[in-house]
Amino acid sequence: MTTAHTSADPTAALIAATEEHSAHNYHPLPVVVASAEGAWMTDVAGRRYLDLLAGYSALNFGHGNRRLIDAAKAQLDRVTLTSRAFHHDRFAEFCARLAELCGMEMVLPMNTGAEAVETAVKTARKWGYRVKGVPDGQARIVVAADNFHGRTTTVISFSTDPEARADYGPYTPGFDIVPYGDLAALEAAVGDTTVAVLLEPIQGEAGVLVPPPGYLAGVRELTRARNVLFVADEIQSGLGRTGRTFACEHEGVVPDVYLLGKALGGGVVPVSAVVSSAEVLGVFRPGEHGSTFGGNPLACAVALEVIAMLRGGEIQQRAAELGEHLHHELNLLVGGGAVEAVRGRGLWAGVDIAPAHGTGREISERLMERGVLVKDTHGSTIRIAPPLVVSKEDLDWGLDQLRAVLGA
Ligand code: IF1
Repeated sequence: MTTAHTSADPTAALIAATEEHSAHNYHPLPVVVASAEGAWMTDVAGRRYLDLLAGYSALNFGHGNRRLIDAAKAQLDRVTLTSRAFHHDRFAEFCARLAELCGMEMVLPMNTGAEAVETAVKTARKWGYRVKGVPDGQARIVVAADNFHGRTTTVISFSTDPEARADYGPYTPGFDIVPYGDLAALEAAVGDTTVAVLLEPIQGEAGVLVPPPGYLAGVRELTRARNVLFVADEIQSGLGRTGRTFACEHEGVVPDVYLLGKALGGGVVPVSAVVSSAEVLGVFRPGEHGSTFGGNPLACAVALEVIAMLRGGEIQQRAAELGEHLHHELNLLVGGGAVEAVRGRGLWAGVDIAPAHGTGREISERLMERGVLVKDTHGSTIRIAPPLVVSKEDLDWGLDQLRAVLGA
């Protein structure tokens, strides 16, 4: 970082205080955000930045979205938390509307994505014992290498990323890991005690990896034939990001279980959910699972507004159209020396930078100096995922900055 901060600029002091008092489990770019609107963030010194990360897709509807903020404010003045010990008057509508959006029957609300994944693991195991008839304690779940499903102890037990996993053992057993995109390997891994296949329809952390055509459809066919639940982690890929409500739709696939999070809370509150059939989610009895905050009135009010916006389909259409433009522009850079590959779908791209042009982190820092915020992954990749409400002009301006940084 070469930006000179003046003495009136609190950036350096705030970063130093963060270093001193916060655990060092992140290495943020040296920008301190003070406010944001739409696709733009403003830092403590008044500098503006185009947000091309969108809170890891939690901010699909943009910062300070009027409808979401209004829904939250109205609910703040009524009731924010009841716990599930009592009913509240937004809960039934939330469950019904979310199930309807998903073409499913039942909803189990949680808060963070990792909790939804944990809940799916418990759901699949219980379904395996109660419905499928797997002998007690023997249920297995097949997952993909290079997955990212969250940070809890069980979830990192089936991660293949040493950074996410090292020093956290002993690990939860019961998972079989196969290469992503390899149907034959998946088929070989599914046995009599397999209760679920858990996958991201597009792998985010792996670098926005789109599986080969026919893969998700093949997973659907295989899991149906073998009486195994297909659990799609759409926590990052879902709710408009790829140009459809769900990334699975690109292959005409409907899984048995959707996992949702991030954008479901509109970037306002954490809201996640497991959405499935009555057969699958019907396995739970009172006391067998829960959460203090899951399905709280504030969460339901915001999520209901998110669902209402998705019902119209305009935001998906926008992501599809702008995404086509984004990928067209990015693909023009491939082969020019600076960009080795571009992957993704809709307003979501992984861009592999040629090592000679700098690491992903260095590119991210140079973009920051030009007023664009992105996040690197795996050394040489940068991820682009703007709020779906970004204007074409702003997106084009962001692409200009990327071309400038890459000397393209
Ligand atoms: C971090 C990535 C994004 C997810 C999928 C579940 C979760 C996530 C498909 C858990 C979370 C995050 C969390 C964030 C980094 C991040 C991420 F780089 F790791 F891949 F978004 F790009 N399933 N994704 O992507 O959701 O519990 O966090 O609510 O720093 O951990 P959570």
